[in-house]
Amino acid sequence: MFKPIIAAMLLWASLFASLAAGAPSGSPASPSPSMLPPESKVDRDARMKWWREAKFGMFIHWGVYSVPAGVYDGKPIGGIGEWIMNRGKIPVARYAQYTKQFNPVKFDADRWVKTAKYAGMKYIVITSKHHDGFAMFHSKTSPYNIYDATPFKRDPLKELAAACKKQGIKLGFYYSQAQDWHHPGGAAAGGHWDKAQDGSMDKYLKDVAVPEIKEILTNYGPVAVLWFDTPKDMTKERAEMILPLLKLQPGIIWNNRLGGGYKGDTETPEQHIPPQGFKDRDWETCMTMNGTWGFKKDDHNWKSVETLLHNLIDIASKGGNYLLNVGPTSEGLIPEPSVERLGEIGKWMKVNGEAIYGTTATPFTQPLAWGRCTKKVDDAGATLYLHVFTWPTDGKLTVPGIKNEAEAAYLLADTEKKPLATKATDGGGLTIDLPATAPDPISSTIVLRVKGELDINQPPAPPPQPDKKPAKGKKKQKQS
Ligand code: FHN
Repeated sequence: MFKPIIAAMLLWASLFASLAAGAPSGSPASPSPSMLPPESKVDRDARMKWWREAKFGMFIHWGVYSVPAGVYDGKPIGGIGEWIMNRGKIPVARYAQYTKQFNPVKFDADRWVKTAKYAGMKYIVITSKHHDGFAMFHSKTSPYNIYDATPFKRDPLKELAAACKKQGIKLGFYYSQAQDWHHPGGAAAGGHWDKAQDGSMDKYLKDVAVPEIKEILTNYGPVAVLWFDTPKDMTKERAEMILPLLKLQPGIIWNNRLGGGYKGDTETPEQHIPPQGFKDRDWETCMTMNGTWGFKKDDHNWKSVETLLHNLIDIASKGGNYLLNVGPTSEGLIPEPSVERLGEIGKWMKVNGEAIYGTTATPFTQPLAWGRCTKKVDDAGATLYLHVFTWPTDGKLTVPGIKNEAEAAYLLADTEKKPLATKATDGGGLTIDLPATAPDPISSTIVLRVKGELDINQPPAPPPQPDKKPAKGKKKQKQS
């Protein structure tokens, strides 16, 4: 008599646990040594080194959803483009019809990589399979893939892997391990809407997710990142069906969305920047440039270059990485507004990249009135990069509380490094004399080199806050 109640409670508990696993805080154990080889801190730091220095990457959401591009049966479907199948409750067979129209002949892997590189991005993470269950690679596991099910007959991930290798940029794969709205047994947020989706999740994991992940980790050369997502219904046992596959790529970095309580290497705040970053955890904010990850033809809600650059700097100043999304079209093109913005970011990065790559978080515990700070510390002292968003009208930049002796100060945009005068102020801190106009209207960088270990007179840092998604509709990012 009590059995159904207990079963329901257990189901609820496991559902709650799996959903919570998507949240960065509170997830318990790291992988057990029996699943992955044990790793010392030194080895871990070596594995994470390139990623920590990279700071800026390109997220690519590309799939069959770029064909309907937000419109089903002549009606616009609300929400993010790659969710159209779920939001529109499109039957499995009907959605699969879009594959026949998916022929992205304008796809040029070299051009995509060039666009990312020009913007100053150091790595790419692309959807190898999103929640719609469609593999964007030539899978031998399921015929529901871009090679076998479309007129395209090419493997874009192979081409992208070759282009990344040629141009010296790291490549990672996103893989939706739990949600799969095509293959029977795959999870679906809100539940299945088509009988064709019903089945055993364990069987789906065994017959689809595990072999496909094995394929992407075997057939595409070095895979820098594996990006799991929405661990719906992922119990510890289910996560452990996937975990050993990571051994196929010993240097791989994986995120915190596998589920089953596994924390992975990185926290992944989405569409927001946690006010104080994360303590003792690597993290990466992923963000769209407009309002969708996958292409939607009617979404013109683009963020301005200023917003995007300020986000990048803000994230770096808090110790994180920025994974900025593009959603290519069904023709295989990165939308022009994205390319334009990436070009502008690239111009800024050419001048100011030194103040982003390889930096660590600000040493200041309080917000800086004029902008943000990143730093590089060495045995002899520290280099502070002062990112000035608001150029002081009185020509004096105040650096609060810093007690170290200033060795040099100059504009990063000034190739001659003409010294800027500095003056210690009473009670700690210093001022830097600036030219009347800012070299860059969005953010200008002052390099401040100081001697010795950083010594700043300031209140202690506030205790770290749990990462919280801002409430819907609150604090919208400025669009262009
Ligand atoms: O449901 C997905 C969404 O489509 C997109 O892929 C983002 C990117 O982080 N992740 C999920 C929502 O958290």
